[in-house]
Amino acid sequence: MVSPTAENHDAIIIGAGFAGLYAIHALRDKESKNVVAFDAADGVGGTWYWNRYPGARVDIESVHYSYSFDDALQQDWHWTERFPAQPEILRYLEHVADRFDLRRSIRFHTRIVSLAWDDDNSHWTATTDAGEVHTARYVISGAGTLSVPKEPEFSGIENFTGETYATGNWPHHEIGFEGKRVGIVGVGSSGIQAISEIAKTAGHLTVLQRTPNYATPIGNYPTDPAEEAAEKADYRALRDASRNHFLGVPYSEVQPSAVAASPEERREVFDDRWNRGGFRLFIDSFGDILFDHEANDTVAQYIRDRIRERVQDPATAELLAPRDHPYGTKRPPLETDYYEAYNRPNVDLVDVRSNPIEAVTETGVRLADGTVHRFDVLVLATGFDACTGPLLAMNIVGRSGLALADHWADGPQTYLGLMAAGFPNLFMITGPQSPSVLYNMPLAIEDHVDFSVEAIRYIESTGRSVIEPTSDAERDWVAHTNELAQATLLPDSPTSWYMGNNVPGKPKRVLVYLGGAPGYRARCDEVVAAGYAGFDIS
Ligand code: N01
Repeated sequence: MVSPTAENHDAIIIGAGFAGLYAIHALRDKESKNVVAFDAADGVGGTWYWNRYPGARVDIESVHYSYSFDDALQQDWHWTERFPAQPEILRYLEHVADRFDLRRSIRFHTRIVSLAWDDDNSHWTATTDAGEVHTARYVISGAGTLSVPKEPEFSGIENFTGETYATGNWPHHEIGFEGKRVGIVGVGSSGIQAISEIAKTAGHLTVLQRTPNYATPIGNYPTDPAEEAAEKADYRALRDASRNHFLGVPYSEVQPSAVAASPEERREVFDDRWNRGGFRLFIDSFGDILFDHEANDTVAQYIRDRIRERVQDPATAELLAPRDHPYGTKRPPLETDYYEAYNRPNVDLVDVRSNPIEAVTETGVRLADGTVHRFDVLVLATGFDACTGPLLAMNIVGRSGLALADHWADGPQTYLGLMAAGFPNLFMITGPQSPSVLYNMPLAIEDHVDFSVEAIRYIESTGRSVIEPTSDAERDWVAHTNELAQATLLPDSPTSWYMGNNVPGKPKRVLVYLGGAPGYRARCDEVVAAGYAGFDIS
Protein backbone atom coordinates (compact mmCIF):
# COMPACT_ATOMS: atom_id res chain seq x y z
CA MET A 1 0.00 0.00 0.00
CA VAL A 2 1.26 3.49 -0.77
CA SER A 3 1.49 5.61 2.37
CA PRO A 4 -0.76 8.68 2.00
CA THR A 5 2.06 10.88 3.23
CA ALA A 6 4.74 9.37 1.00
CA GLU A 7 6.61 11.69 -1.34
CA ASN A 8 6.80 10.19 -4.79
CA HIS A 9 9.78 10.54 -7.14
CA ASP A 10 11.04 8.93 -10.31
CA ALA A 11 14.28 7.92 -8.65
CA ILE A 12 15.77 7.78 -5.18
CA ILE A 13 19.52 8.22 -5.04
CA ILE A 14 21.47 7.06 -2.01
CA GLY A 15 24.53 9.10 -1.12
CA ALA A 16 26.10 12.40 -2.13
CA GLY A 17 29.62 11.26 -2.86
CA PHE A 18 31.15 10.78 -6.30
CA ALA A 19 28.37 8.33 -7.28
CA GLY A 20 25.33 10.13 -5.89
CA LEU A 21 26.37 13.51 -7.28
CA TYR A 22 26.87 12.19 -10.79
CA ALA A 23 23.64 10.17 -10.61
CA ILE A 24 21.66 13.31 -9.72
CA HIS A 25 23.16 15.17 -12.64
CA ALA A 26 22.68 12.30 -15.10
CA LEU A 27 19.08 11.52 -14.19
CA ARG A 28 17.77 14.94 -13.28
CA ASP A 29 19.55 17.18 -15.75
CA LYS A 30 20.01 14.88 -18.72
CA GLU A 31 16.91 12.69 -18.39
CA SER A 32 14.55 15.22 -16.75
CA LYS A 33 13.71 12.80 -13.96
CA ASN A 34 12.32 13.89 -10.64
CA VAL A 35 15.02 12.69 -8.23
CA VAL A 36 15.76 12.95 -4.56
CA ALA A 37 19.06 12.01 -2.97
CA PHE A 38 19.74 11.24 0.68
CA ASP A 39 22.94 11.43 2.64
CA ALA A 40 23.54 10.88 6.35
CA ALA A 41 26.21 13.61 6.30
CA ASP A 42 25.47 17.31 6.44
CA GLY A 43 27.44 17.94 3.26
CA VAL A 44 28.47 16.34 0.00
CA GLY A 45 31.63 14.27 -0.44
CA GLY A 46 30.89 10.72 0.72
CA THR A 47 34.22 9.07 1.50
CA TRP A 48 35.89 12.45 1.30
CA TYR A 49 33.42 13.91 3.78
CA TRP A 50 33.97 11.25 6.46
CA ASN A 51 37.66 10.39 6.15
CA ARG A 52 39.22 13.56 7.52
CA TYR A 53 41.98 11.90 9.50
CA PRO A 54 45.45 13.46 9.41
CA GLY A 55 47.28 12.41 6.26
CA ALA A 56 44.17 11.35 4.30
CA ARG A 57 44.86 11.71 0.61
CA VAL A 58 43.99 10.03 -2.64
CA ASP A 59 46.38 7.40 -3.95
CA ILE A 60 45.45 7.53 -7.62
CA GLU A 61 46.59 10.71 -9.38
CA SER A 62 43.67 13.15 -9.29
CA VAL A 63 44.11 14.00 -12.93
CA HIS A 64 42.75 10.46 -13.36
CA TYR A 65 40.75 10.16 -10.12
CA SER A 66 38.15 12.79 -11.04
CA TYR A 67 35.02 13.12 -13.16
CA SER A 68 35.38 12.84 -16.91
CA PHE A 69 31.77 13.54 -17.86
CA ASP A 70 32.16 17.27 -18.40
CA ASP A 71 35.07 18.58 -20.39
CA ALA A 72 34.72 22.16 -19.14
CA LEU A 73 34.91 20.88 -15.55
CA GLN A 74 38.07 18.88 -16.14
CA GLN A 75 39.63 21.77 -18.03
CA ASP A 76 38.73 24.38 -15.39
CA TRP A 77 39.67 22.45 -12.29
CA HIS A 78 43.25 22.76 -11.09
CA TRP A 79 44.75 20.21 -8.71
CA THR A 80 47.58 21.61 -6.62
CA GLU A 81 49.27 18.24 -6.09
CA ARG A 82 49.61 15.00 -8.01
CA PHE A 83 47.91 13.17 -5.12
CA PRO A 84 45.89 15.82 -3.29
CA ALA A 85 44.88 15.61 0.35
CA GLN A 86 41.30 15.09 1.53
CA PRO A 87 40.39 18.81 1.94
CA GLU A 88 41.17 19.50 -1.71
CA ILE A 89 39.12 16.54 -2.98
CA LEU A 90 36.23 17.63 -0.77
CA ARG A 91 36.51 21.16 -2.22
CA TYR A 92 36.36 19.63 -5.69
CA LEU A 93 33.18 17.71 -4.90
CA GLU A 94 31.66 20.83 -3.31
CA HIS A 95 32.53 22.73 -6.46
CA VAL A 96 30.84 20.05 -8.59
CA ALA A 97 27.74 20.21 -6.38
CA ASP A 98 27.56 24.00 -6.81
CA ARG A 99 28.51 24.05 -10.46
CA PHE A 100 25.71 21.67 -11.41
CA ASP A 101 23.29 22.94 -8.75
CA LEU A 102 23.00 19.49 -7.19
CA ARG A 103 22.39 20.39 -3.55
CA ARG A 104 18.75 21.28 -4.11
CA SER A 105 18.05 17.60 -4.81
CA ILE A 106 19.80 16.30 -1.69
CA ARG A 107 18.31 15.76 1.77
CA PHE A 108 21.27 15.93 4.09
CA HIS A 109 21.39 14.51 7.61
CA THR A 110 19.04 11.78 6.43
CA ARG A 111 19.78 8.08 6.44
CA ILE A 112 17.70 5.51 4.60
CA VAL A 113 16.89 2.81 7.15
CA SER A 114 14.74 0.58 4.96
CA LEU A 115 14.03 0.01 1.30
CA ALA A 116 11.21 -2.28 0.23
CA TRP A 117 10.00 -3.24 -3.23
CA ASP A 118 6.27 -2.96 -3.71
CA ASP A 119 5.20 -5.60 -6.25
CA ASP A 120 1.70 -4.19 -6.72
CA ASN A 121 2.86 -0.71 -7.56
CA SER A 122 6.24 -1.63 -9.06
CA HIS A 123 8.12 0.86 -7.00
CA TRP A 124 10.48 1.12 -4.03
CA THR A 125 9.44 2.53 -0.67
CA ALA A 126 12.24 4.13 1.30
CA THR A 127 11.95 5.06 4.95
CA THR A 128 14.33 7.58 6.47
CA ASP A 129 15.68 7.69 10.01
CA ALA A 130 13.24 10.55 10.63
CA GLY A 131 10.34 8.26 9.67
CA GLU A 132 9.64 9.98 6.35
CA VAL A 133 8.46 7.76 3.52
CA HIS A 134 9.46 8.20 -0.11
CA THR A 135 8.55 6.12 -3.11
CA ALA A 136 10.22 5.86 -6.50
CA ARG A 137 10.28 3.52 -9.45
CA TYR A 138 14.07 3.39 -9.43
CA VAL A 139 16.73 3.37 -6.74
CA ILE A 140 20.33 4.21 -7.53
CA SER A 141 22.59 3.28 -4.66
CA GLY A 142 25.72 5.36 -4.37
CA ALA A 143 26.13 4.18 -0.78
CA GLY A 144 29.79 3.43 -1.42
CA THR A 145 32.07 0.45 -0.97
CA LEU A 146 34.16 1.54 2.00
CA SER A 147 31.62 3.57 3.93
CA VAL A 148 30.60 1.30 6.82
CA PRO A 149 33.45 1.17 9.35
CA LYS A 150 34.06 -2.25 10.85
CA GLU A 151 32.65 -2.58 14.37
CA PRO A 152 35.45 -2.35 16.96
CA GLU A 153 36.24 -5.88 18.11
CA PHE A 154 37.78 -4.92 21.44
CA SER A 155 35.91 -5.67 24.62
CA GLY A 156 35.77 -2.82 27.09
CA ILE A 157 36.22 -0.09 24.50
CA GLU A 158 33.25 1.76 25.95
CA ASN A 159 35.16 2.11 29.24
CA PHE A 160 38.13 3.94 27.76
CA THR A 161 38.23 7.37 29.38
CA GLY A 162 40.58 8.98 26.84
CA GLU A 163 39.70 10.24 23.39
CA THR A 164 38.74 7.63 20.75
CA TYR A 165 38.67 8.37 17.04
CA ALA A 166 37.94 6.23 14.00
CA THR A 167 39.69 7.18 10.76
CA GLY A 168 36.50 6.49 8.79
CA ASN A 169 34.42 8.89 10.91
CA TRP A 170 36.89 11.58 11.91
CA PRO A 171 35.72 14.73 13.77
CA HIS A 172 35.48 17.98 11.85
CA HIS A 173 37.55 19.94 14.36
CA GLU A 174 41.33 19.79 14.63
CA ILE A 175 42.63 17.13 17.00
CA GLY A 176 45.84 18.05 18.82
CA PHE A 177 48.24 15.20 19.57
CA GLU A 178 51.01 17.33 21.15
CA GLY A 179 52.19 15.91 24.46
CA LYS A 180 49.70 13.03 24.28
CA ARG A 181 50.23 9.29 24.36
CA VAL A 182 48.54 8.06 21.23
CA GLY A 183 47.78 4.44 20.32
CA ILE A 184 46.71 3.45 16.83
CA VAL A 185 45.34 0.08 15.72
CA GLY A 186 45.61 -0.83 12.05
CA VAL A 187 48.20 -0.47 9.30
CA GLY A 188 46.03 -0.49 6.19
CA SER A 189 45.96 2.52 3.85
CA SER A 190 44.21 4.65 6.48
CA GLY A 191 46.51 3.67 9.35
CA ILE A 192 49.66 4.13 7.31
CA GLN A 193 48.65 7.61 6.16
CA ALA A 194 47.58 8.61 9.69
CA ILE A 195 50.71 7.17 11.38
CA SER A 196 53.04 9.12 9.07
CA GLU A 197 51.30 12.35 10.06
CA ILE A 198 50.46 11.79 13.75
CA ALA A 199 54.06 10.70 14.41
CA LYS A 200 55.17 14.27 13.66
CA THR A 201 53.32 15.82 16.60
CA ALA A 202 52.32 13.13 19.10
CA GLY A 203 54.04 13.08 22.49
CA HIS A 204 54.34 9.34 21.96
CA LEU A 205 52.80 7.13 19.28
CA THR A 206 52.37 3.38 19.71
CA VAL A 207 51.41 1.47 16.58
CA LEU A 208 49.56 -1.76 17.34
CA GLN A 209 50.22 -3.85 14.24
CA ARG A 210 48.69 -7.26 13.51
CA THR A 211 49.69 -7.79 9.86
CA PRO A 212 52.54 -5.77 8.34
CA ASN A 213 51.66 -4.32 4.97
CA TYR A 214 53.49 -3.81 1.71
CA ALA A 215 53.45 0.00 1.61
CA THR A 216 55.31 1.59 -1.29
CA PRO A 217 56.06 5.23 -2.15
CA ILE A 218 53.23 7.37 -3.48
CA GLY A 219 55.60 9.72 -5.31
CA ASN A 220 53.57 12.86 -4.66
CA TYR A 221 54.70 16.26 -5.95
CA PRO A 222 53.19 19.71 -6.56
CA THR A 223 51.42 19.96 -9.89
CA ASP A 224 53.85 20.66 -12.69
CA PRO A 225 52.25 23.31 -14.98
CA ALA A 226 53.78 21.82 -18.14
CA GLU A 227 52.56 18.32 -17.25
CA GLU A 228 49.09 19.68 -16.43
CA ALA A 229 48.91 21.59 -19.72
CA ALA A 230 49.95 18.51 -21.70
CA GLU A 231 47.36 16.36 -19.94
CA LYS A 232 44.59 18.89 -20.45
CA ALA A 233 45.50 19.31 -24.11
CA ASP A 234 44.37 15.75 -24.74
CA TYR A 235 42.30 14.82 -21.73
CA ARG A 236 40.03 12.66 -23.85
CA ALA A 237 42.91 10.38 -24.85
CA LEU A 238 44.04 10.20 -21.24
CA ARG A 239 40.59 9.10 -20.11
CA ASP A 240 40.37 6.54 -22.90
CA ALA A 241 43.75 5.15 -21.89
CA SER A 242 42.57 4.93 -18.27
CA ARG A 243 39.38 3.17 -19.24
CA ASN A 244 41.34 0.73 -21.34
CA HIS A 245 43.71 -0.20 -18.57
CA PHE A 246 43.12 -3.12 -16.20
CA LEU A 247 42.98 -0.84 -13.17
CA GLY A 248 41.80 2.42 -14.70
CA VAL A 249 45.00 4.43 -14.82
CA PRO A 250 46.90 5.08 -18.04
CA TYR A 251 50.05 3.13 -17.15
CA SER A 252 51.21 0.85 -19.89
CA GLU A 253 54.65 -0.56 -19.32
CA VAL A 254 53.79 -3.87 -17.74
CA GLN A 255 56.25 -6.68 -18.52
CA PRO A 256 54.82 -10.15 -19.03
CA SER A 257 56.58 -12.20 -16.38
CA ALA A 258 58.70 -11.58 -13.30
CA VAL A 259 59.73 -15.23 -13.32
CA ALA A 260 60.97 -15.08 -16.91
CA ALA A 261 63.01 -11.91 -16.26
CA SER A 262 66.58 -12.10 -14.99
CA PRO A 263 67.30 -10.79 -11.46
CA GLU A 264 68.96 -7.74 -13.03
CA GLU A 265 65.99 -7.02 -15.29
CA ARG A 266 63.60 -7.43 -12.38
CA ARG A 267 65.63 -5.11 -10.20
CA GLU A 268 65.65 -2.48 -12.93
CA VAL A 269 61.86 -2.66 -13.36
CA PHE A 270 61.19 -2.65 -9.60
CA ASP A 271 63.61 0.24 -8.96
CA ASP A 272 62.04 2.28 -11.75
CA ARG A 273 58.48 1.71 -10.50
CA TRP A 274 59.46 2.25 -6.86
CA ASN A 275 61.22 5.52 -7.67
CA ARG A 276 58.37 6.85 -9.80
CA GLY A 277 55.77 5.90 -7.17
CA GLY A 278 52.01 5.44 -7.34
CA PHE A 279 50.54 2.05 -8.15
CA ARG A 280 53.20 1.32 -10.75
CA LEU A 281 54.90 -1.42 -8.77
CA PHE A 282 51.60 -3.17 -8.20
CA ILE A 283 50.01 -2.96 -11.61
CA ASP A 284 52.70 -1.84 -13.95
CA SER A 285 55.69 -4.03 -13.25
CA PHE A 286 55.05 -7.69 -14.15
CA GLY A 287 51.81 -9.25 -15.34
CA ASP A 288 52.15 -12.47 -13.30
CA ILE A 289 52.54 -10.90 -9.86
CA LEU A 290 48.93 -11.41 -8.84
CA PHE A 291 48.75 -14.90 -10.32
CA ASP A 292 51.95 -16.74 -9.53
CA HIS A 293 53.55 -17.29 -6.12
CA GLU A 294 57.07 -17.35 -7.46
CA ALA A 295 56.54 -14.07 -9.32
CA ASN A 296 54.89 -12.55 -6.28
CA ASP A 297 57.79 -13.59 -4.05
CA THR A 298 60.19 -11.56 -6.19
CA VAL A 299 58.36 -8.29 -5.57
CA ALA A 300 57.59 -9.19 -1.95
CA GLN A 301 61.29 -9.78 -1.31
CA TYR A 302 62.16 -6.52 -3.08
CA ILE A 303 59.77 -4.54 -0.85
CA ARG A 304 61.06 -6.24 2.31
CA ASP A 305 64.61 -5.26 1.34
CA ARG A 306 63.59 -1.65 0.75
CA ILE A 307 61.84 -1.55 4.15
CA ARG A 308 65.03 -2.80 5.83
CA GLU A 309 66.98 0.01 4.15
CA ARG A 310 64.64 2.62 5.56
CA VAL A 311 64.12 1.44 9.13
CA GLN A 312 67.13 1.89 11.41
CA ASP A 313 66.31 -0.65 14.11
CA PRO A 314 66.69 -4.16 12.58
CA ALA A 315 64.13 -5.76 14.92
CA THR A 316 61.54 -3.11 14.02
CA ALA A 317 62.36 -3.52 10.33
CA GLU A 318 61.73 -7.28 10.58
CA LEU A 319 58.40 -6.69 12.27
CA LEU A 320 57.42 -4.30 9.48
CA ALA A 321 58.42 -6.73 6.73
CA PRO A 322 55.30 -8.59 5.54
CA ARG A 323 55.47 -12.34 5.12
CA ASP A 324 52.06 -13.81 5.80
CA HIS A 325 50.32 -12.80 2.59
CA PRO A 326 51.34 -12.31 -1.03
CA TYR A 327 51.82 -8.73 -2.20
CA GLY A 328 48.61 -7.24 -3.61
CA THR A 329 46.25 -9.72 -1.96
CA LYS A 330 45.44 -6.96 0.49
CA ARG A 331 45.09 -3.60 -1.20
CA PRO A 332 48.59 -2.13 -1.18
CA PRO A 333 48.88 1.19 0.66
CA LEU A 334 50.94 4.04 -0.74
CA GLU A 335 53.03 6.17 1.59
CA THR A 336 55.24 9.16 2.18
CA ASP A 337 57.88 8.73 4.92
CA TYR A 338 55.86 5.95 6.59
CA TYR A 339 58.82 3.74 7.39
CA GLU A 340 60.89 6.73 8.55
CA ALA A 341 58.24 7.37 11.23
CA TYR A 342 59.66 4.33 13.06
CA ASN A 343 63.06 6.00 13.27
CA ARG A 344 61.61 8.71 15.49
CA PRO A 345 62.26 8.43 19.22
CA ASN A 346 58.56 9.04 19.96
CA VAL A 347 57.26 6.07 17.91
CA ASP A 348 57.02 2.41 18.98
CA LEU A 349 55.80 -0.61 17.08
CA VAL A 350 53.99 -3.35 19.00
CA ASP A 351 53.25 -6.73 17.44
CA VAL A 352 49.67 -7.65 18.28
CA ARG A 353 49.82 -10.76 16.11
CA SER A 354 51.99 -12.69 18.57
CA ASN A 355 50.51 -10.89 21.56
CA PRO A 356 46.92 -9.92 20.64
CA ILE A 357 44.88 -7.10 22.06
CA GLU A 358 42.81 -8.66 24.82
CA ALA A 359 40.78 -5.66 25.94
CA VAL A 360 40.57 -1.92 26.04
CA THR A 361 40.67 -0.71 29.62
CA GLU A 362 39.80 2.68 31.14
CA THR A 363 43.32 3.88 30.51
CA GLY A 364 44.56 2.04 27.46
CA VAL A 365 45.00 -1.37 25.90
CA ARG A 366 45.77 -4.68 27.59
CA LEU A 367 47.51 -7.39 25.59
CA ALA A 368 47.19 -11.15 25.99
CA ASP A 369 50.36 -11.43 28.09
CA GLY A 370 49.01 -8.81 30.53
CA THR A 371 51.13 -5.90 29.22
CA VAL A 372 49.20 -2.62 29.46
CA HIS A 373 49.80 0.33 27.13
CA ARG A 374 48.42 3.58 28.53
CA PHE A 375 47.01 6.09 26.08
CA ASP A 376 45.37 9.50 26.11
CA VAL A 377 44.10 8.95 22.58
CA LEU A 378 43.13 5.74 20.80
CA VAL A 379 42.83 5.81 17.01
CA LEU A 380 41.01 2.98 15.25
CA ALA A 381 42.13 2.46 11.66
CA THR A 382 40.60 -1.01 11.59
CA GLY A 383 38.88 -0.89 8.22
CA PHE A 384 35.46 -1.39 6.75
CA ASP A 385 32.68 -3.88 6.11
CA ALA A 386 33.49 -3.44 2.44
CA CYS A 387 31.28 -3.60 -0.64
CA THR A 388 28.28 -5.48 0.80
CA GLY A 389 28.15 -3.63 4.16
CA PRO A 390 26.78 -0.32 2.81
CA LEU A 391 23.97 -2.09 0.93
CA LEU A 392 23.03 -4.47 3.71
CA ALA A 393 22.91 -1.56 6.16
CA MET A 394 19.81 -0.27 4.34
CA ASN A 395 17.64 -3.33 5.14
CA ILE A 396 16.69 -3.90 1.55
CA VAL A 397 13.72 -6.18 0.88
CA GLY A 398 12.95 -7.17 -2.70
CA ARG A 399 10.26 -9.16 -4.45
CA SER A 400 8.02 -11.42 -2.35
CA GLY A 401 9.60 -10.24 0.89
CA LEU A 402 13.10 -11.49 -0.02
CA ALA A 403 15.65 -9.72 2.19
CA LEU A 404 18.95 -8.85 0.53
CA ALA A 405 20.64 -10.08 3.71
CA ASP A 406 19.13 -13.54 3.11
CA HIS A 407 19.84 -13.51 -0.60
CA TRP A 408 23.47 -12.73 0.23
CA ALA A 409 23.79 -14.88 3.34
CA ASP A 410 26.59 -16.89 1.69
CA GLY A 411 28.16 -13.91 -0.07
CA PRO A 412 27.00 -11.40 -2.67
CA GLN A 413 25.03 -12.56 -5.69
CA THR A 414 24.75 -10.03 -8.49
CA TYR A 415 24.65 -9.73 -12.22
CA LEU A 416 27.48 -7.52 -13.50
CA GLY A 417 28.02 -6.32 -9.94
CA LEU A 418 25.21 -3.89 -10.59
CA MET A 419 21.85 -5.57 -9.97
CA ALA A 420 20.53 -8.61 -8.08
CA ALA A 421 17.76 -11.06 -9.04
CA GLY A 422 14.60 -10.31 -7.08
CA PHE A 423 15.57 -6.67 -6.55
CA PRO A 424 14.11 -4.92 -9.60
CA ASN A 425 15.13 -1.41 -10.60
CA LEU A 426 17.80 -1.27 -7.89
CA PHE A 427 21.09 -0.18 -9.40
CA MET A 428 24.10 -0.71 -7.15
CA ILE A 429 26.77 1.69 -8.33
CA THR A 430 30.21 0.01 -7.96
CA GLY A 431 28.43 -2.91 -6.33
CA PRO A 432 30.07 -6.14 -5.18
CA GLN A 433 31.44 -8.30 -8.03
CA SER A 434 32.09 -5.26 -10.22
CA PRO A 435 35.61 -3.87 -10.84
CA SER A 436 34.83 -0.89 -8.52
CA VAL A 437 37.75 -0.51 -6.11
CA LEU A 438 40.08 -2.38 -8.45
CA TYR A 439 39.35 0.19 -11.14
CA ASN A 440 39.47 3.96 -10.73
CA MET A 441 36.42 4.86 -8.66
CA PRO A 442 35.19 8.03 -10.43
CA LEU A 443 35.45 6.29 -13.81
CA ALA A 444 33.88 3.08 -12.49
CA ILE A 445 31.07 5.21 -11.07
CA GLU A 446 30.49 7.04 -14.33
CA ASP A 447 30.36 3.74 -16.22
CA HIS A 448 27.80 2.30 -13.81
CA VAL A 449 25.63 5.41 -13.65
CA ASP A 450 25.68 5.65 -17.45
CA PHE A 451 24.71 1.97 -17.74
CA SER A 452 21.83 2.48 -15.29
CA VAL A 453 20.56 5.63 -16.97
CA GLU A 454 20.71 4.02 -20.40
CA ALA A 455 18.89 0.94 -19.10
CA ILE A 456 16.12 3.15 -17.72
CA ARG A 457 15.92 5.05 -20.99
CA TYR A 458 15.79 1.76 -22.91
CA ILE A 459 13.03 0.13 -20.88
CA GLU A 460 10.92 3.27 -20.92
CA SER A 461 11.42 3.74 -24.65
CA THR A 462 9.94 0.29 -25.14
CA GLY A 463 6.94 1.06 -22.95
CA ARG A 464 8.09 -1.01 -19.99
CA SER A 465 9.08 -0.04 -16.47
CA VAL A 466 10.86 -2.84 -14.65
CA ILE A 467 14.28 -4.41 -15.20
CA GLU A 468 15.96 -7.11 -13.17
CA PRO A 469 18.52 -9.83 -13.82
CA THR A 470 17.45 -13.42 -14.32
CA SER A 471 18.54 -15.92 -11.70
CA ASP A 472 20.51 -17.77 -14.37
CA ALA A 473 22.44 -14.67 -15.39
CA GLU A 474 23.16 -13.92 -11.75
CA ARG A 475 24.33 -17.48 -11.04
CA ASP A 476 26.66 -17.40 -14.05
CA TRP A 477 28.12 -14.04 -13.04
CA VAL A 478 28.79 -15.23 -9.50
CA ALA A 479 30.49 -18.36 -10.86
CA HIS A 480 32.52 -16.24 -13.30
CA THR A 481 33.72 -13.78 -10.63
CA ASN A 482 34.65 -16.64 -8.27
CA GLU A 483 36.50 -18.45 -11.03
CA LEU A 484 38.48 -15.31 -11.88
CA ALA A 485 39.42 -14.87 -8.23
CA GLN A 486 40.52 -18.49 -7.87
CA ALA A 487 43.01 -17.96 -10.68
CA THR A 488 44.69 -15.20 -8.63
CA LEU A 489 46.46 -15.22 -5.28
CA LEU A 490 43.72 -13.14 -3.63
CA PRO A 491 42.11 -16.01 -1.71
CA ASP A 492 45.50 -16.57 -0.02
CA SER A 493 45.26 -13.54 2.23
CA PRO A 494 44.18 -14.47 5.76
CA THR A 495 42.39 -11.14 6.23
CA SER A 496 41.55 -8.93 3.29
CA TRP A 497 38.50 -6.81 2.68
CA TYR A 498 38.76 -7.85 -0.99
CA MET A 499 37.59 -11.28 0.22
CA GLY A 500 35.36 -10.12 3.08
CA ASN A 501 37.42 -12.08 5.59
CA ASN A 502 38.53 -8.97 7.46
CA VAL A 503 35.14 -8.94 9.21
CA PRO A 504 34.55 -11.75 11.72
CA GLY A 505 31.64 -13.93 10.58
CA LYS A 506 31.42 -12.48 7.08
CA PRO A 507 31.52 -15.16 4.37
CA LYS A 508 34.87 -15.38 2.57
CA ARG A 509 33.92 -14.51 -1.00
CA VAL A 510 35.58 -12.30 -3.55
CA LEU A 511 33.91 -8.88 -3.51
CA VAL A 512 35.55 -7.47 -6.62
CA TYR A 513 35.63 -8.41 -10.28
CA LEU A 514 39.13 -9.49 -11.25
CA GLY A 515 38.71 -9.65 -15.02
CA GLY A 516 39.88 -6.06 -15.47
CA ALA A 517 37.94 -2.93 -16.29
CA PRO A 518 38.25 -3.16 -20.11
CA GLY A 519 36.96 -6.74 -20.22
CA TYR A 520 34.17 -5.81 -17.85
CA ARG A 521 33.13 -2.86 -19.95
CA ALA A 522 33.20 -4.98 -23.10
CA ARG A 523 30.92 -7.49 -21.37
CA CYS A 524 28.49 -4.72 -20.40
CA ASP A 525 28.51 -3.44 -23.99
CA GLU A 526 27.69 -6.93 -25.27
CA VAL A 527 24.82 -7.23 -22.81
CA VAL A 528 23.35 -3.93 -24.01
CA ALA A 529 23.91 -4.73 -27.69
CA ALA A 530 22.01 -7.98 -27.22
CA GLY A 531 18.98 -6.08 -25.88
CA TYR A 532 19.97 -6.39 -22.21
CA ALA A 533 20.86 -10.06 -22.30
CA GLY A 534 20.43 -11.68 -18.91
CA PHE A 535 17.78 -9.21 -17.81
CA ASP A 536 14.03 -9.65 -17.57
CA ILE A 537 12.26 -6.49 -18.67
CA SER A 538 8.55 -6.08 -18.06
O1 N01 B 1 41.39 -0.66 6.29
P1 N01 B 1 42.16 -2.04 6.05
P2 N01 B 1 41.81 0.81 5.85
N1 N01 B 1 43.17 -6.25 15.86
O2 N01 B 1 41.13 -3.09 6.14
C1 N01 B 1 43.78 -3.96 11.35
C2 N01 B 1 40.77 2.58 1.00
N2 N01 B 1 41.58 3.68 1.46
O3 N01 B 1 40.78 1.75 6.37
O4 N01 B 1 45.54 -6.90 8.39
C3 N01 B 1 44.26 -5.72 15.30
O5 N01 B 1 43.00 -1.98 4.86
C4 N01 B 1 44.04 -4.83 10.15
O6 N01 B 1 44.90 -5.88 10.52
P3 N01 B 1 44.88 -7.27 9.67
C5 N01 B 1 41.67 1.53 0.38
O7 N01 B 1 41.00 0.88 -0.64
C6 N01 B 1 42.20 4.42 0.51
O8 N01 B 1 43.20 1.12 6.20
O9 N01 B 1 43.43 -7.62 9.49
N3 N01 B 1 44.28 -5.14 14.10
C7 N01 B 1 44.64 -3.80 9.21
O10 N01 B 1 45.98 -3.53 9.52
C8 N01 B 1 41.93 0.64 1.56
O11 N01 B 1 42.39 -0.63 1.24
C9 N01 B 1 42.99 5.44 0.89
O12 N01 B 1 45.62 -8.23 10.50
C10 N01 B 1 43.12 -5.07 13.44
C11 N01 B 1 43.81 -2.56 9.52
O13 N01 B 1 43.28 -2.74 10.83
C12 N01 B 1 40.59 0.64 2.22
O14 N01 B 1 40.13 1.98 2.10
C13 N01 B 1 43.20 5.74 2.21
C14 N01 B 1 41.93 -5.60 13.95
C15 N01 B 1 42.65 -2.38 8.56
O15 N01 B 1 43.15 -2.13 7.29
C16 N01 B 1 40.57 0.23 3.65
O16 N01 B 1 41.71 0.77 4.30
C17 N01 B 1 42.54 4.98 3.15
C18 N01 B 1 41.99 -6.20 15.22
N4 N01 B 1 40.89 -6.72 15.79
C19 N01 B 1 41.74 3.95 2.77
N5 N01 B 1 40.94 -5.39 13.05
C20 N01 B 1 43.66 6.22 -0.14
O17 N01 B 1 44.81 6.44 -0.09
C21 N01 B 1 41.50 -4.76 12.01
N6 N01 B 1 42.82 -4.57 12.24
C22 N01 B 1 42.84 6.70 -1.28
